[in-house]
Amino acid sequence: DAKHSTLGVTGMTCAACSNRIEKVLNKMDGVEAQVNLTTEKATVDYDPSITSMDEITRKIEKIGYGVLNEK
Ligand code: 9UX
Repeated sequence: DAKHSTLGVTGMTCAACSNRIEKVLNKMDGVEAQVNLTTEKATVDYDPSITSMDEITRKIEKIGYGVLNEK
């Protein structure tokens, strides 16, 4: 079943940052994400049997941003 999660994302300073994260996340299998620069949050719908929240978090960190309040 799909799960929904909201993450805090740190380190974004312009709209290209949020667009970049959104694009990278949406390329992951089973993941649909919106990233909001102003609120510094990402809303993520994902299928945990395909891609885990851990992988999503690591992907964001790998491209240079931070993740907070994962739930
Ligand atoms: Mo904007 Mo984000 O120039 O890494 S793309 S700061």
